[in-house]
Amino acid sequence: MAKEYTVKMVTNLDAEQVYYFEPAELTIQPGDTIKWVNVQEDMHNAMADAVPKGAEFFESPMLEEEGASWSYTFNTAGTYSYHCHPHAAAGMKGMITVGAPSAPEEMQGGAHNHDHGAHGHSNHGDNKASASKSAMGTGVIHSVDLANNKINLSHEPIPALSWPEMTMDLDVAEGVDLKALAPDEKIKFHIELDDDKVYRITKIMKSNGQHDPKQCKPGMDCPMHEGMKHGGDNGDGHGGHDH
Ligand SMILES: [Cu+2]
Repeated sequence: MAKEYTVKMVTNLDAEQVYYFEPAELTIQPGDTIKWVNVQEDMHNAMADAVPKGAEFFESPMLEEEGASWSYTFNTAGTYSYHCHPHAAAGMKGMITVGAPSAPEEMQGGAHNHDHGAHGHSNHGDNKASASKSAMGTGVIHSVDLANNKINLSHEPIPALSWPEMTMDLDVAEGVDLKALAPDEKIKFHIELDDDKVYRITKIMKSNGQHDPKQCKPGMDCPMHEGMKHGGDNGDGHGGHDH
């Protein structure tokens, strides 16, 4: 008899780990279903990073409202690791074991479709929680929410954060001028993990046209050049910084 299990997607501002799945690890049987439930008004999803060979990489839509849920039935036995896209670097990860765990060689993914993210790092104790806390990205704006300092955009993969390509809302730091931005605009942006473990865009550059020399005098804070340094510590942050 197939069962349904619930995994809560939690934002708890009082906890040491603010964003987490509860339970983070679960063992079920083939044919059982996991229902992820967003337990408060916040933005979470669940997407696989490694799955047994032959299984599909599940990916929920972004759940933004309290009580929103998404269910997935696991038919292939083995180990599934997954994370929440907006909170991957904040450590929001989970693991589902279906039947019996998979041996590493029976798995697919890990670094996988997230571009060249975690694979090369697994040998030296790195993981996504300690991945870069800032990165450059490029994307296309869909809407600008001036009142709440958010933009909705489709961004290209951000290897330094192990983020795949995705359409999502992103918070924008105070002081970043959003008034000049319009839907369908292509931008480059600089994103940082804030102390409250929320990613915020800290700089936005329009990416149509060339590098504006007025914005880049020697000794000045040049967002484009600054971007070139990101990821230098792990050597994989350069994808897409075609300057
Ligand atoms: Cu989350």
